[in-house]
Parts: sequence; C-alpha cells; structure tokens
Amino acid sequence: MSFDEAAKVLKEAKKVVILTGAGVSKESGLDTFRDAKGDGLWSQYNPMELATPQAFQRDPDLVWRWYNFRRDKAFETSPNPGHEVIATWENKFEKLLLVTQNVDGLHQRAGSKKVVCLHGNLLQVRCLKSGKTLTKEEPFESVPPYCQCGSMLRPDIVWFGEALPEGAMEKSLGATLEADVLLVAGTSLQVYPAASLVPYALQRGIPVIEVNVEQSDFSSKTCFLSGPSGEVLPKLDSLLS
Ligand code: BJW
Repeated sequence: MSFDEAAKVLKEAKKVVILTGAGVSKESGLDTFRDAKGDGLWSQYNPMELATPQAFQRDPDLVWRWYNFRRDKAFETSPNPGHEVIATWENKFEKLLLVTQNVDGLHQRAGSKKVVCLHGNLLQVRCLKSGKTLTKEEPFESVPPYCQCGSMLRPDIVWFGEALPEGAMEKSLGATLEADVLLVAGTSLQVYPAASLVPYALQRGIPVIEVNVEQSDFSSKTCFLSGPSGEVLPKLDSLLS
C-alpha cells in the first residue's frame, strides 16, 4: 500500500488506535531494544537481560544504574516530529487512543493525553515492600534508592514475566475492537501481549498501517510504510489535510 492509500484509509477513519515502540524515540537519540548497538558504557550488556525481575534480584545495583542512565538520557532529550504528529492527531480524529510500550515519557511531553502505558514509566518508582508507587522526576543521587520505610525502591517498569498494569491491555483491546484502523510505529512486534493488538485487528478485518525501517513478522499482512517514523508520520500527516 502506498502513502496515498494509507492516507485515504486514515482520512476516512473516525476511531484510531496507535501502538508505538522504541523506534519512535530513535530519532530523539534513544536506543531501541533489539537493534541496540550499545552505547559505550552499556555495550557489554544485553538490554533484554537487564529487563527481568531475576536480573534485579541478582544485581539491583546494576539494573538501577542502567535505569538511571536511561532516565537521564530520556530527560535530556526531546520529542521528535513523530511524537509531535501523533499528539496533534488527538484533535484530528473523533476518537484516538495511543498505546505505547515506551517508558520514556516522550509522547506525553509532546502533548499526547490519552496514553496507555503498557510497560510502565521511567518517572515512577515502586516500594518493594508496600507496592506503593511514587513519581520521582529528579535524578537519584545514589542507587539503588530506598523508600522512607527502609525497603528498596524498584523502577515501576514491566519486566519479562510480569503482569501489565491492571486494565491496560483490556482498554487497548477494547479500543481496537471498535477502531476503524490500527497504526503501529517503531515496534518489532515481538513482545506480547502488546503485539497481539495486530493479529486482533487483522482478524477483525480492519487495516493495519505499519511504520518501520524494517519489516516485522506481520508486514506481509499490513500496509507497510518504510522509513523512520519521524519522517513518515509528518509525511502521512501532510496528506491528511
Ligand atoms: C524504527 C526506527 C525509526 C528503529 N522509525 N522504526 C506470547 C507469545 C510468546 C511469548 C509471550 C507471549 N505472551 C507473553 C509472553 C512472554 C513475554 C514475551 O513477549 N516474550 C517474547 C520476547 C517472546 N512477555 C512478557 O513477559 C510480558 N508479561 C506477560 O506476558 O505477563 C504474563 C503475566 C500475567 C499475569 C501475571 C503474571 C504474568 C511483559 C513484557 C514486558 C516487556 N518489557 C520491556 C522492558 C521494560 C521497558 C523498559 O525498560 O524500557 O519492554 S522488554 C522491551 O521490549 C521493552 C519494550 O517496550 C518491548 C518492545 O520492544 P519494541 O518497543 O518493539 O522495541 P524493539 O527494539 O524490539 O524494536 C524497535 C523497532 O523500531 C524495530 O522494529 C526497528 O526496526 C524499529 N526502528 N528505528 C521507526 N527511526
């Protein structure tokens, strides 16, 4: 499907669901997970091996240093034109739900308000003992950080094998059930249950527009638009007016 055809589908759509992944923040300078080349200090670690409860149990200091590094990088950077276009689309469509796997907060900083965060949020931490969450915007002076109660705090992030935030998947699937189109951008679609929105939409027979620099396992069945989301989404947007 061409850009023009994808734009036609979007122009006719009233209810839209957007699923995003790490690729939409790539042009803001943040690494993705599965194509990460590694950034100096962290090149010796596999990000997938740090995003597990077992890794945290084994070495909370290491995992916290990784999250602290990512918090700093996310705060230092800014949303890119891909995030910005998605934010403006809240006013373009009758109904739009943004479902993101990203924890960097860049969609929210670009102005998106209706956001379901499937995998947590870098700004939040959680007490290991009480499970209470709190927002921590300032950098940590030392890690691992501790709660006032004396227990260790952990990042409020969903690691492998952990349940997603209550209601997050239900809300995302519910919106996909009534959507006219699903647009997915910057995700390898390898992590479930997030990726299941795609087969769910395809099964319903609604168009799935996929924006990525590389094809996924689903691309033969989607309207694949090749290119960086920071360029493809503004181009798509320019065809909507
Ligand atoms: C660009 C670009 C540019 C680059 N423009 N694009 C069903 C089948 C098989 C397995 C499972 C299943 N259901 C569950 C599982 C297990 C597991 C899983 O999915 N494993 C698979 C890997 C095999 N899932 C889980 O464990 C989930 N939990 C769960 O299911 O719990 C069940 C349960 C229920 C009740 C009680 C208890 C348990 C949890 C998944 C948590 C994922 N967490 C992470 C880390 C935390 C977040 C963080 O630290 O940031 O989330 S892993 C990591 O992958 C991160 C991401 O959000 C997630 C998705 O990655 P994403 O965003 O797609 O990034 P990449 O790197 O993979 O892809 C980037 C893409 O961008 C690439 O395609 C590039 O080409 C592209 N790109 N530049 C556009 N400029």
